[in-house]
Amino acid sequence: MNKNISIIGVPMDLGQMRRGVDMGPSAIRYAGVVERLENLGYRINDLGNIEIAQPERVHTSPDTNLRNLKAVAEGNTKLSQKVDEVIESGDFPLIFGGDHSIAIGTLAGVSKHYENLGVIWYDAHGDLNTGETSPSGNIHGMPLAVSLGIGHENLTTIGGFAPKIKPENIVIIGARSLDEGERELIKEKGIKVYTMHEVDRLGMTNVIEDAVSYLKDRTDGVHLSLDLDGLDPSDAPGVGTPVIGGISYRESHLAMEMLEESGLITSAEFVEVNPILDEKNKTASVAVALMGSLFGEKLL
Ligand code: B3U
Ligand code: MN
Ligand code: MN
Repeated sequence: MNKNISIIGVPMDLGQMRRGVDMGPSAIRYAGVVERLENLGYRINDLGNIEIAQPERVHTSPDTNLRNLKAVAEGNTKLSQKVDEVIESGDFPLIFGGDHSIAIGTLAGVSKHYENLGVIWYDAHGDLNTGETSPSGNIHGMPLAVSLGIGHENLTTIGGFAPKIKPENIVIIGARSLDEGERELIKEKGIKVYTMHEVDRLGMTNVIEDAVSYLKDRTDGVHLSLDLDGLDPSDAPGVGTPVIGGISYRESHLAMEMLEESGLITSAEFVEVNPILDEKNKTASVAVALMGSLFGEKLL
């Protein structure tokens, strides 16, 4: 793994309706991420937070059902530029959310640097909605579709090109709440999905082994986009849209350790940590513990 990490915080809460997820980056820093990774021998360059508009100052546009579209697009444009700069500098980009709409900017910045970027989407949800299929109008339910070039053009064109990723380079892990339009898109595009059914049936060891061998030959870099709601709410309660029956803390550690061993991961983001909904910063602490495993922490 690249020994130089640049951290970018994105206090974004405009992609959904619950307050507090904008404090995710602070909660993750407070949980000791810098020290944890420095102890593993990394040089950490914390670039601070991207500036995001305040919800009180954002006005909804009458000509779209995508909530806060303009401000979400602006924040993601800034993020994409920052991520691009980090990769140019040779550092590993590590991004803290904020809601999952920030993956639009992250992937716009990362994918510029790869012919065939792979994406591991660790999430209870598919995040494959469009303005037409979304039950909520919340952009945090759309970033994977946007990155495939499907959705509102103010989002798909961020970074000046589309699509950012190819459907065959995506692996979704942990899905258990998919909307009808998302199911159709998964089938139409042939996206590889390990729902909780596969996690239960195969076990996490086989899921990650499969995912790694699937991505290894077809990609030249792999981005991990980890939504904390992929975990079971008993282990990660501080998220805006918890879904019972999720991936356990232990399975998640195993997944991170196996991804570290694979040597495939070239960028990562941890999103949807909401300290207002949390229990004593538990979810941010889980995120930091998982980062420990992703970056090579060993039990013995
Ligand atoms: N699929 C639903 C709910 C949702 C998506 N992502 C999260 N929740 N975190 C939607 O609104 O698109
Ligand atoms: Mn998500
Ligand atoms: Mn989710």
